[in-house]
Amino acid sequence: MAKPVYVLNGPNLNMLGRREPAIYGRETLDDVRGRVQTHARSLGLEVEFRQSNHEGELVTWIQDAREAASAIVLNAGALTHTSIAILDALTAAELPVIEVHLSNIYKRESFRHHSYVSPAATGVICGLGPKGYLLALDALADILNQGTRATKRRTG
Ligand code: CA2
Repeated sequence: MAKPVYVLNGPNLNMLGRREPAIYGRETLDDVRGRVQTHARSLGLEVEFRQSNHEGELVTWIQDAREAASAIVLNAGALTHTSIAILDALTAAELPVIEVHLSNIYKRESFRHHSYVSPAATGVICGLGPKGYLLALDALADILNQGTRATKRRTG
């Protein structure tokens, strides 16, 4: 059985669709979860979709991912700009990681321009709203498929 892709969401993303629609749009996190699950199914991927307002809980989930997941999609919310703990956990996980942001963080305040997640990310997607999560899954489907093909070539 293939391991799921962990799709992890950080602080305040549970507020999606309820406040600041001009920046984050009108879809709720449950709407995004639904779109992610449907798209993952079409790609033959399993997903485990979670949100937490707590840095430590996200770190624990990233630690668990090392064994339990095939890859990580991460929107760490504001922790993107502050959390060395999340960077360390991602680095230790040694998995493909796609960093996603709904908004274009480079068009916003300068404190959002730096990401502690990016050095541990395989790729970064921002500014495309919830579609960013779907594109992250597309990228991971390719990356994981390449890995599977390489393993098959080695083992026959
Ligand atoms: O654009 C993104 O996805 C962010 O990761 C969202 C974070 C922000 O701190 C990052 O700089 C960029 C904030 C998530 C809060 O989401 C809300 C949604 C609706 C209402 C209030 C907050």
